[in-house]
Amino acid sequence: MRDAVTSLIRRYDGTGRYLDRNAIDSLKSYFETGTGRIAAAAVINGNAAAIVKQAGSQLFDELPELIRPGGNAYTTRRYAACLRDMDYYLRYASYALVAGDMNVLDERVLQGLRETYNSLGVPIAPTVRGVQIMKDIVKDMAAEAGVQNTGFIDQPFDHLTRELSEQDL
Ligand SMILES: CCC1=C(C)/C(=C/C2=NC(=C\c3[nH]c(/C=C4\NC(=O)[C@H](C)[C@H]4CC)c(C)c3CCC(=O)O)/C(CCC(=O)O)=C2C)NC1=O
Repeated sequence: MRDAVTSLIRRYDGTGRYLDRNAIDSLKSYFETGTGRIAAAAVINGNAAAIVKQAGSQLFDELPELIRPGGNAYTTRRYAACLRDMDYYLRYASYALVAGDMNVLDERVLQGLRETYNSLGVPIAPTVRGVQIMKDIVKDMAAEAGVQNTGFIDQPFDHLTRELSEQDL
């Protein structure tokens, strides 16, 4: 698992370079967004259950066929599995926000996930929609909590979206 600083050092050490202008700029931007990252993680931590619940009901409002007979989230067991997955995405997104690096998502969440989803018939597009709904909720809550520039919050949610959506070769 890596964060913005260890990733950068690993890259520079790999080629035996001192931290140059680019490195300093990216470190600066990581530390400048530090307070916001922590505030966003606090917002997620304090509202996780509500965020998942709200995102779930919005998702099922938009795509009611998911919870009808034949839908992948139909039956209480699968409905619960779906919300649990959303909770995983949210929790790991909060880690990635603090780390300023997406490596934790690659290692702990995304590895093998598409294969699992494909084999269970879990539809990717609605999952991605659920992730994006959570992103919007978190950004609104962070803004309300006084986070100035919430753009950095996109990163983990968009990373999950991008990696999940990637077509099989
Ligand atoms: C921390 C990393 C991690 C992730 C990400 C994870 C995902 C994950 N989701 C699963 C199932 C599932 N995931 C869903 C999710 C959905 N179905 C829908 O229609 C919706 C679009 C969507 C919710 C948004 C459902 C319904 C199942 C159960 C499918 C089944 O058993 O038939 C399974 C299969 C095993 C199980 O049921 O627990 C895994 C491994 N597990 C992990 O350990």
